Amino acid sequence: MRVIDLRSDTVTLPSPEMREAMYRAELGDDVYGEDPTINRLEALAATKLGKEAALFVVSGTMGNLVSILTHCQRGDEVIMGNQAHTFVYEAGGVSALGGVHVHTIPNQPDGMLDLVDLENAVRGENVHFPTTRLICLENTHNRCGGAVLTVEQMAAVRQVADTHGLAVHLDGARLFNAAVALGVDVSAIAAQVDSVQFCLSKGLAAPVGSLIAGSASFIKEARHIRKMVGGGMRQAGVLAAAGIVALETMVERLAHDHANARRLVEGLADIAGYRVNPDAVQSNIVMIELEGLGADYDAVGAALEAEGVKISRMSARRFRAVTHYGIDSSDIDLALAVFSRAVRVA
Ligand code: TLP
Repeated sequence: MRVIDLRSDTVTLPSPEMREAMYRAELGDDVYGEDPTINRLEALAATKLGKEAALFVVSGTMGNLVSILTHCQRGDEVIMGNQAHTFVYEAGGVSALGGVHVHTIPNQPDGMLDLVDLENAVRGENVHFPTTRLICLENTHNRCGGAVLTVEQMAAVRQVADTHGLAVHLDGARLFNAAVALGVDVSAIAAQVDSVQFCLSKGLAAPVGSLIAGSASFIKEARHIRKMVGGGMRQAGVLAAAGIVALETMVERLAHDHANARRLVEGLADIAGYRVNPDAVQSNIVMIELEGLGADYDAVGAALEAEGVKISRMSARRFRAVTHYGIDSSDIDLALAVFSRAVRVA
């Protein structure tokens, strides 16, 4: 049975070219700064994002943690959306490990923060309050269905930050999806923030790793914090080699993932029993709900799985499907046939 795994773009496997590059990678001890392949990847990432420097880290979670701990001291406050990956899915690391206080405000359906909410969330000077230090954005926005923030939206947040002397960090796990969806260069998005984390191991299909990019002084301090949290790696050029191939060969194909997500959502819109919003699909994520009083998420999930279609459950009443390098348009057509049967069986 062909398994069509739409749980996440994290399930992607490295391309043959990545495996070849991993095999051939020139290596050294990166804690001494001597891994030439990591140095090359970091320089490439910094150049692409238009930042002074970049740092290779194990995961998106570590990228966000290290960035936030670099911006904030214990007791400082970070403002982010209540649907932010960092708030929901990163095990509370910034609070547990960094003593950073998280102040959430509602995410709008398009992934944006309301600017009035944001202004109101910034603390004034008062002995009772923590010190607001940082605003975090996410682009594309995972729990908001892969919604893409425009450069203008990000610039509006930047302006609030500048008014109050705050830094801005971007969780750009899917930064390249955002750039492809907007038809802009990634550097135009990165220019709106002080630091950005992006993942190599999602739509870009590398096996491991993320990069943080920012100013040279920020990255110098981030390197120290990365060591503190145990993220100093040695001959990790074997991983960085795949990352270089990812940046060089995997960015343009993200448009296919977006087209496949569109094909999926338009197909689902025609199947009675599913509730989807085709207008909301801007990148590679499709949120799916069931219609009707007796909607049984467990039964539909099980019926899909029994026929090899894997999706993830985002909440009691919501599924998520993500398109990626391992999925082509014929898989979407097969999956739609299974979706159609699953809702009838359940
Ligand atoms: N997201 C994963 C799960 O953790 C939910 C997924 O399947 O989508 N920021 C964003 C916006 C993310 O979506 C993710 C991963 C991360 C950060 C964390 O990256 P990793 O998994 O590399 O720590």
